[in-house]
Order: sequence, then structure tokens, then C-alpha cells
Amino acid sequence: MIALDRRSLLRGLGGAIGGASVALAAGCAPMEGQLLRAVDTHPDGYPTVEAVKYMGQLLRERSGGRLGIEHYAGGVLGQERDALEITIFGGIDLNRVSLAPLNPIVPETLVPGLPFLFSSTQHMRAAMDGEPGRAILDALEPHGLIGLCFYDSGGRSFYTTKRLIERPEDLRGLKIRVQSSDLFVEMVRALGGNPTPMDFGEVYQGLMQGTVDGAENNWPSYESTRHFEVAPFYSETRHVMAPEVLTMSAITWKRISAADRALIRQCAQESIPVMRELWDAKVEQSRAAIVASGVRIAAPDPAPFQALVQPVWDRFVTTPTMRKLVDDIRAMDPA
Ligand code: GTR
Repeated sequence: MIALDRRSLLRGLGGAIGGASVALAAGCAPMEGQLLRAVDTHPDGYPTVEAVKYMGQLLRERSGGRLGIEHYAGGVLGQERDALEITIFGGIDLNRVSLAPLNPIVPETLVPGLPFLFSSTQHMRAAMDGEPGRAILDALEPHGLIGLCFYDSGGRSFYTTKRLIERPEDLRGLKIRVQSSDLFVEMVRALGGNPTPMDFGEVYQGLMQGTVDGAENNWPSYESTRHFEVAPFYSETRHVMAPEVLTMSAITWKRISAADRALIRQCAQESIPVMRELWDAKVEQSRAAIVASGVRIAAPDPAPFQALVQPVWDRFVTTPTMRKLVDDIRAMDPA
């Protein structure tokens, strides 16, 4: 494994962009062929990381070893927002992020994050596999990113250091960590909590030190970050079901032949069912581990939460394109 850190990557930005040049900038021998650098805030073993590694294996096999992926997991090259900027500037080739850090950059990415938009996993998958998903991936390109595919992220739910959230009133007076997105800030405010934007990597400490009283995330993230140790009250509100997205730097993309682009798209596509299988298993395993750890769990009625979020929709669904996305996604609800 070649040791790269953020500073080396940024230094590498001065020259031609690509695996070999960055490796040289980091003082390493050039790599054979094109090794795409991928990053993820999650650690090895997490479904998003393993899905991208699987995509790398496919790429290697089908290109006769000419293309491949070198994965930097666990946020070693920076928190999501910073790593995304580096990706836009071409210092990272592939970046798997949540949609939230893209919200300030690409308005269309707000739509899947609208609270209670999706009625089920099936609904989310159908919409993201279909035309709305395609339109959102395409909307990234003018902003320096190529959208390759969506991955599951389950339902985000509240957890706190203090108490179960069974009704919106229970959020009153609680500082809730949110991702760096106004949509999440406004949503938590509308539900009655005090939103506090914070990087993912700082949440454990924030919860421990009382900078925040709670956060919101899916079962696998709640478990893998060990937030459950310090915030042992989890309430399955599933208020947001926005998926993850695998992005590629448009700078790298421009340097790749049409045939290789098609291959990359195809391998990303084929990583989706693999990710979904890993995801479903991971959700079950995480939930079981958390139940066994003694965390208190509630499954609140979503209706009172849902009743408060209309102003959030009104504020963020602002263009005809976004309205069409919302309508199309709603029309795909199998429920
Ligand atoms: C997770 C997501 C991460 C990160 C994190 C967060 O569910 O997979 O990419 O965005 O949430 O809350 O910051």
C-alpha cells in the first residue's frame, strides 16, 4: 500500500492529475497503468467500501490489469466535505459520499434528502434506479463531478445521550449534530431540536463531551462509529432515506477514453446489487449487535414528525426541475 496523506495529495494537484503523478508527488515510484484513488469516510468492511473494492476487481479483470482502484477508507484523506473539494480539483478520483455534503453544491441532491419522501427501501431503490436517479447523477457534472451510482444508506434516525425521542417534543432543548447541509439544519429545527453542524469524525467526541446531545444516522453508522456507547437511546424515526452516491472527479474523467468511461460506468452499475446485499446483511448485524449491547430502542409513530416538515419542503423545493423530481419520485411509490 502506498502511503499518501492529504498534504501529498494536494501537492500532487500542481502537476498532471492521475495515479502516477500523485504517487510521484508523494515520493513513490509511478504505478503501472491507471490506478484510481478512491476514498470513503467509512472503514474497511463497511458495505460502501467493499462495493467500491468489488468494482475495482471488475475493472482490473476486464481491463486486463490496466485499470484498478486503490482504496483509502476510514476518512484518512479528510472529512467528506474536504475530500469532496479535493475530488472536484482532481486530487482524488473516486469519492463515495452521502448526498448531504453535495447539497450546497448541487440543488437537485436536496430532493432525496427531503424528510419522509420515501415510504420504503423499495421506493428509494426504484426511484434511484430510475429516471429521477439518472437526472440527479447527471446534475453533478457541471459541478466537476461525475455521478456513477447510488448505494443504500437505510433510514436515518435520532439517537441521544439523554433520552428516547418518542415524539417531536422530546427533541426540545437537545443539541443535535447534523451534516453540513442547510436542509438538515432546517429539518432538525422544524422538528424542535437545536441543530449543530459537525463533521462525522468529530461526533463521538462531541457526544462524549456534551458539545451535542444527539445525532441521527442509520444502524450501520451508529454501530461502526461506536456512537451507541456514548448515546445509548436510539429512536427509529427513519426521517431521511437519502442514498449514498459514488462520484468521480470530472478532471480524471476527461483524461479517460470513451471505452474506459463506459467500462467504469458498467462496473459501478454492477457493484450496486453487491452493495445492496452487503447492506441488508450489515443492517441486520448492526441492529442485533446494538440490541445486545443494551441500548434502549424506540419505534415512534412517524406521523407527528411528518406533520412538522412541510415548511422544510417548501423552503428547499424551489425550482421546476426539483418539483418535477419530487413528483416523479412520489409517483413511483409502490405503497
Ligand atoms: C453516514 C454516511 C456518511 C456520512 C455520515 C454523516 O450515513 O454514510 O457518508 O455522511 O452518515 O452523518 O456524516
